Amino acid sequence: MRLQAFALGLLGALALAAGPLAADDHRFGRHEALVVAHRGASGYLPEHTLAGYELAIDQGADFIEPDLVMTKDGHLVVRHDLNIAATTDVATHPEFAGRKKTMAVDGVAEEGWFVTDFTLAELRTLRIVQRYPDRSHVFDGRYRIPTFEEVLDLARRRSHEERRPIGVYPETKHPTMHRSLGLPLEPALARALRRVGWDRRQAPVFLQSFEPSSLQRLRQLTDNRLVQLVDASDVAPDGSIVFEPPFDRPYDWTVSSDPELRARRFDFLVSDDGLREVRSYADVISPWKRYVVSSKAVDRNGDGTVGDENCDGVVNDADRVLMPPTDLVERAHAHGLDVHLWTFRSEARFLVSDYAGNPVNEYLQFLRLGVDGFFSEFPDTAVTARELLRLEE
Ligand SMILES: [Ca+2]
Repeated sequence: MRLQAFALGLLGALALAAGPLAADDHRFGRHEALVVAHRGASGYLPEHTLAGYELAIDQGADFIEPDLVMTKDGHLVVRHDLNIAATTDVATHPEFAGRKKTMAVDGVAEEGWFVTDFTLAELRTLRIVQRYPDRSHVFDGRYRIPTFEEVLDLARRRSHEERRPIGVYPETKHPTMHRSLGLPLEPALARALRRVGWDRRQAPVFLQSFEPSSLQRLRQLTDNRLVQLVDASDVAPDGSIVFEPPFDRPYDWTVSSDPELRARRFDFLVSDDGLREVRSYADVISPWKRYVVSSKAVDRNGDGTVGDENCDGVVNDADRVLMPPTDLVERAHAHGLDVHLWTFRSEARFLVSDYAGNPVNEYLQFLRLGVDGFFSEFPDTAVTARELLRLEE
């Protein structure tokens, strides 16, 4: 990778003569790993709000990360889920009581209110609330659902003000399902980027999806850098990755007419054959971090059982221990793919015991393994860890 980085550096120097960025510089001139603000600075402010994106930029994030869904009148808006029950005050709006329903999302029945049943004007009357009970609810009810156009305008304005590229890292959410509802995401996304001249490869943009067919569509529509996400359902007590539906494979494979695709799981994408295939349409592979460093459950407290090892009454990552890293980062780099990992959160319940409750230790481990970017909900901590790595080199 160092030789490759050197070669890319030379290419970059040559490209600088012709334009501001090297065609293959996925770090946009940065030496260090990119900090992608996952749903904004969502550890501090409710996810997917303009205020949360602004705070992430204030904290030094390189990219803000909007998840894209579509209204019934064809506008791209920013929400993690089609179901807005958990992140808005829709339940308190009597005028929308009749919209509550049960809908299958990627084959799984959910009850709630769904973005695709609302016009943009209707959605704009809602206010956003915090999803997690243990994060601040002080800001509930203050912010509206942003449109993707607003996010693009924010990134462009702040890039100008900060005199550094502030990029966008949008994800197509449930692209096959949107298509089946007559609301295809990819053409609207390409159109929105084209409107601001950000459909070019040199623009500070990564487009991400779990569904390979969505990325392959985008490859035809834009020159932007593309990111293949790799999910799983869980990690087993022995540290192996678990693939339970619906998180066993991308939904477009689940409903594919091709039996070979229907038989694959997400882990195909991190095999050498899979990485080669991903490289044919994408620039970055973005797996769940457990594909690079997993964790296992052990009897740390010696009480003869495996479970709540720190005796705080709950069983979570803090009770587990790290396993040795896999070779995925090296193999992805050998295939010409950058590696962006998710998701990094600072709360103790998300930190494996080896990190001693300090999220900086987790970032430093992955930085030393050579990852090229992080999805962080606490961009200030990610930026600090990146600075500490620079000091230790
Ligand atoms: Ca515990």
